[in-house]
Amino acid sequence: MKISILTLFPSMFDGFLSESIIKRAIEKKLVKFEIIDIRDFSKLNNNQVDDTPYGGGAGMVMMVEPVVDAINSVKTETSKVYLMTPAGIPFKESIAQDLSKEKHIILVCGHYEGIDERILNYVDGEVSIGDYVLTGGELPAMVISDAVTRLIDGVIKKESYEEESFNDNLLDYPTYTKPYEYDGHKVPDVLLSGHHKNIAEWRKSEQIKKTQERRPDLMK
Ligand code: 6GU
Repeated sequence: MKISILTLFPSMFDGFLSESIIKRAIEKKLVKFEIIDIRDFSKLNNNQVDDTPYGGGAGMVMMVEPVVDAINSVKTETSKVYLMTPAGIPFKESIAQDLSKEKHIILVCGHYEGIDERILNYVDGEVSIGDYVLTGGELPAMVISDAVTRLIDGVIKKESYEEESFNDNLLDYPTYTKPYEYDGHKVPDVLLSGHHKNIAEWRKSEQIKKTQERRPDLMK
């Protein structure tokens, strides 16, 4: 799968692409990232890509033409184009699963006061990562790329996410590692019992308890 990210701030993605699981997925050619600088598509003096809003108001608005030109420079028949905006549909795991089956997704990052509304004629959807306002779509594009990449076959062990979907609508069970006792806090004894059925039952009941306490909204 290929993920193209269109942004005015390409270097924000350097760290994201060069560490840990994402780095390994790229090295193993399970995913290909392409970071496109929208500014390269400006046709104006000093590579201008934004202007003041019609009707007045605060801030600058990204112009539609360089963004559409940037989209068209990477788009093929199979591409799906998504705009990062707080006005989009709320991103969740089921959307990550759908996107992980695509051949090519293009994530468009707005900045400043957003992009000229006419951009909506050139995208397949709009996505938000939550009810708060960020300075731009770059972090959302990383969040979505991360959530999608880990679901691509071979990126992480299948058990890691099979268990998640098997347990869907429940938070994870608590996990522990060595030492057995830290600052007086011990690991629950059932985990040392070697009794697999008891461990599985304990984990499930911890999941239900935690979800009921913290996120009853997640439970069906
Ligand atoms: Cl996708 N963009 C911005 N600017 N802010 C957000 C967001 C997106 N999702 C939540 N807040």
